[in-house]
Amino acid sequence: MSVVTAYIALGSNLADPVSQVTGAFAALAALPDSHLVKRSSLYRTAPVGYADQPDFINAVAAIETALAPRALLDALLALELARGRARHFVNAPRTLDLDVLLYGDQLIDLPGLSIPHPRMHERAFVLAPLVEIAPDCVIPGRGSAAQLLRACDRSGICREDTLTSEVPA
Ligand code: PH2
Ligand code: MG
Ligand code: MG
Repeated sequence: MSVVTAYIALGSNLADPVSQVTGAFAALAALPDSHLVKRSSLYRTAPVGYADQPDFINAVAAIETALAPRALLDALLALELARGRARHFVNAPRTLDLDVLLYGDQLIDLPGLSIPHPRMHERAFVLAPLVEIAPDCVIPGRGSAAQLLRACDRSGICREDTLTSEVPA
């Protein structure tokens, strides 16, 4: 069984976002054939895309997993559904969004699953927590995550150090 390091983006802006994201770290730690190796701080971020909604809590997790990309995606979608995720319109507010950012250094293009995540390289709310836990990360086809972050507008991004101390061990 081959094991890869995958990076997952976590986001929430409904129904107590801090608990949603801290709970999601625990759920990722419990995924089958996987373990959680790193988790970023929590970041409070201004909404991107559709502005008329509450601020988000965003974070990134690194897992080592033997799940195939599609099985990993299905497991994440099941976790979103269990948290009451509804899809009313694109970029709508959500209880929990779990996106596969990277799956090893693989480029994957399947229906409903593009890895690297197609917009990650231009989103400070993804790159800031990613660079925190993986400073040397290279996004296949895009380049250094740290360099891409420097090119982003980071004005709406605030690291919530005090909140991360509430993350259960
Ligand atoms: N997710 C989106 C669209 N816009 N903005 C922020 N700040 N955080 C998100 O997680 C987010 C977003 C689509 O998934
Ligand atoms: Mg998303
Ligand atoms: Mg998503």
